[in-house]
Amino acid sequence: MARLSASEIAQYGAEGYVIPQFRLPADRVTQMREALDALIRDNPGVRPEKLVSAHIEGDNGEGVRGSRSFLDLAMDPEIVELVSGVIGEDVILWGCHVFCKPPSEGFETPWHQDGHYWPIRPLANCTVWVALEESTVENGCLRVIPRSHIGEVLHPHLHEDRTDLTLNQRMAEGAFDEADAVDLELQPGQMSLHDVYMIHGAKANTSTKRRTGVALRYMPATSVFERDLRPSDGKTGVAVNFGQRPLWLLKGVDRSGRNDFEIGHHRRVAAG
Ligand SMILES: O=C(O)CCC(=O)C(=O)O
Repeated sequence: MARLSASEIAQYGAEGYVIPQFRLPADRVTQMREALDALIRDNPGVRPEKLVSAHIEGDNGEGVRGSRSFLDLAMDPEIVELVSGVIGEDVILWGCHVFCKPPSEGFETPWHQDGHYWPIRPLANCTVWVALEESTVENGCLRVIPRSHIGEVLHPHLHEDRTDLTLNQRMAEGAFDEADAVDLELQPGQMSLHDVYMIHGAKANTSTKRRTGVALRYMPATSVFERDLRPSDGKTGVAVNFGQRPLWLLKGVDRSGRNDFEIGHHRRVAAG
């Protein structure tokens, strides 16, 4: 079973991110790339950077026709075990966003903190960003500001009306120095883990190579997915429906005792 090593856990704690030794086998990557191509075919009207809740099969109520393959990836016991190394024994899957940036015109992801967008209280989350293709400086890999998670501060974000962004809220100037950015270059099947407070973003893809990351979102079950709290809803550039978003308890127990694991699941079954 994949586990983060002690030094990987220490790096995540100190820097806010880690690229573990563990990676998906090549055949799994091939299978996921086929699932990605099918997802894109099934969603001709959706920008491939905005494939939100791709793990919710069929019409997901958030404008996307999702696929079981992404749920299977999010439930992969090896990945859940990695996550457990940094958020503890009680793990809830609540999100999956496919950020696929086509060659030459892939959207920029502005500098942001995920915590600004999400209704999790106390705010806590680990994102696993799985590379399905090579992700490099050339095609707009994920970039992070190491140690920006320390102190758990959410900095002000500004709304931007541009149509060529994956998300429409950008961190206000002055909270960090872009010169400190680290490029997380990954080979297919490699992944990075990052904390909910960490400042990150990605440049536009102007290269000839597609760049795809599947962002899997996990919260500790000590926190609550507050469905009525919809921070910045309607302005983020990605249509979400947190009120009906299904949760899956993948490990341990719901320590908060307040998370609802029924909502959203019946609708999915009914939708077939
Ligand atoms: O892949 C990207 O461009 C952005 C990913 C991101 O912001 C995230 O996973 O939180």
